[in-house]
Amino acid sequence: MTTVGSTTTARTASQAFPAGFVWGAATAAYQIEGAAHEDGRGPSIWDTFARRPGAVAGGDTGDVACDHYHRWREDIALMASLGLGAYRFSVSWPRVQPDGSGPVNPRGLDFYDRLVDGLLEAGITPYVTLYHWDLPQALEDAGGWTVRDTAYRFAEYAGVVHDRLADRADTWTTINEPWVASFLGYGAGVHAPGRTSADDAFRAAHHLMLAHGLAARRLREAGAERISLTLNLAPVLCPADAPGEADLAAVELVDSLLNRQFLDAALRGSYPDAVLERARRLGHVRDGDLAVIAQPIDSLGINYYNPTYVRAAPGAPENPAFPGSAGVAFPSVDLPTTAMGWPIAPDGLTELLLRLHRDHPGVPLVVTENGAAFDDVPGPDGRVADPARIGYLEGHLRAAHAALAAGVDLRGYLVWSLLDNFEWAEGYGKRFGIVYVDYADQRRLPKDSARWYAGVIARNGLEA
Ligand code: LGS
Repeated sequence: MTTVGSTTTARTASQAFPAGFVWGAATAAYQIEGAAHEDGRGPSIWDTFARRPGAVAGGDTGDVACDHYHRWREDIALMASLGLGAYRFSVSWPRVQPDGSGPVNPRGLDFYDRLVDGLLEAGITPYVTLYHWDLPQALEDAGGWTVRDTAYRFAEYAGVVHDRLADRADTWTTINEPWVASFLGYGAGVHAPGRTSADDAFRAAHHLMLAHGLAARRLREAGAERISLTLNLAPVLCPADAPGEADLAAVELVDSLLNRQFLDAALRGSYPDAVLERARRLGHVRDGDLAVIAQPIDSLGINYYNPTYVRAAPGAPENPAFPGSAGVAFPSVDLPTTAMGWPIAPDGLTELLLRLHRDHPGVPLVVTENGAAFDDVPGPDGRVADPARIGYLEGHLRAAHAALAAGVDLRGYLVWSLLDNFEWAEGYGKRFGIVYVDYADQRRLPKDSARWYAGVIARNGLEA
């Protein structure tokens, strides 16, 4: 029998994370840097797309964003005050190579050099992401991710950045969320470059994965020991009480496109049938590509927000984010939601981590993004009370902990995001930060969730 006292002890102990667990926060270049026309930066597809009428809520652009390009010192001080062990940021390709190939812009590289030095001085480990969606416009004009050449250009650029920073930064992520970049950018057209062709979405997805493989190989040859890829992954669930065959087929299709297209390619060197069928018709996947894509990686980055729910619904129109999904519905479920309207389902994170551990044993995992938007409003005293975000983060950390307790090799957790920022097609209206940004004067106000997260980091775990 367990006594009350020992139960308390057990619960306290059970909320601790492993020694050395990495706690951090993440951002991306276009979402926070601003300074879009400074120091020789070239235009990216997001500069172009944001100017397309109706593409971004409120006509917002990343021209100024959080002005992090000028305020990076203050932002690092903020990270240090929270006790962050790691900071995941992305490098803007058009800052480093304004045309996406050819001459390197030294002032662009200098910025990341200063940033990395500043992080190290503050005792924060830099996690460098090489591509978070800001493709140089010149490359898009030459076909963008639908053409193979872009993958080779990316590997060159990756080598340039690595050569400059590798003496101080050792944790490298090639690509962030190839599914979003390809299927929302080239298929559904709701992200840059705003194209709407299913074939192009598949081409883009493959070339993004080829870019990952080529860059991983290039970095490995240069001595990199911590190479990663970040995928947006989600359990695909059917909310029906008794799913039928057609429901299960819907689950399999969406799981193939969203998860296995990228997981199987990177970790097994294969594509699921739904992708192979398309590849046979389009002919864009060449012999040997999958071997390049399946370079050994040292960890897998997981961005988790919520499960994807599907069911068979004869007559449902195709969802352009999931080509071939005619007859599949994406129902909403009866769960609380964030300001994005996304369901809050922390169990999905445990399920996802257990699946990855089971299907791809031996690959260390890092949650490279998890977080939520809520309609935060500063009080008269400048305090931003965001209990819903604390609830979201706490629920997901408990879910991560449950996976750890079941033996999953999870090495770290990075909250999305450090700062409120440019939330792509949603503009500045959706606030994901643990730090509030007042865009009128660029003041940073740590929300209650930031103080709460600092406590989690300090005790390496949750309160029982
Ligand atoms: O700000 C982005 C966050 C917010 O929510 C970040 O830049 C991305 O890396 C990441 O995609 N983020 C995010 N993702 C939630 C899932 C979006 C997928 C929509 C699926 C439609 C079917």
